Amino acid sequence: MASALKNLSEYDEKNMPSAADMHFGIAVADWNAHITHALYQGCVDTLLQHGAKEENIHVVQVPGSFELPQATRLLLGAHKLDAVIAIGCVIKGETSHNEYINNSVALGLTNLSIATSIPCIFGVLTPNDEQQAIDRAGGKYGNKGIEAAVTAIRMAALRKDLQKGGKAKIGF
Ligand code: RBF
Repeated sequence: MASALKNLSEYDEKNMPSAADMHFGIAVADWNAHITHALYQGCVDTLLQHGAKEENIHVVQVPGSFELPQATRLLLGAHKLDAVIAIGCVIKGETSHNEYINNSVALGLTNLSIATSIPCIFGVLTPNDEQQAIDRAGGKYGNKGIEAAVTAIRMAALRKDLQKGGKAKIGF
């Protein structure tokens, strides 16, 4: 199993871009709050650790993960942001609700990223059971909120870098 091989929250801190001048949005779903709030903590701690200023991090809470793409869209409309991180946890149950929610959130965030060119990071756990979620929200497989923050900083830096000389404007 891939996650048994390495703790993905361990990354090369020295090769990270600075987040000092970056602005972030974070949307957090309250379903499975004991998990999502732990992911949020890992995420925000990591942004701050890499230089982001507290006043440049805009946080909203939404009822469930299905609402994350809209909250991301609203954050992008309300603030000038370098990246948005959407945090949720959809635990598989007896019915297929998880597939509808997960696919919808993934597609929504992908569309927003492409339409705006601003990275919209998928920080949603999609576990089969609660233990798998606990393992990835500060447990034995690290905290995926940390990874979401690292991804946001790296993608925001990439965008800033390429836009300096970038000429392509694709329809938006
Ligand atoms: N939202 C989550 O973030 N995680 C879940 O595990 C979750 N399970 C749900 C299960 C069912 C059967 C339903 C109807 C909703 C669930 N939601 C969950 C809430 C969903 O993301 C959304 O908030 C509501 O469907 C309202 O749009």
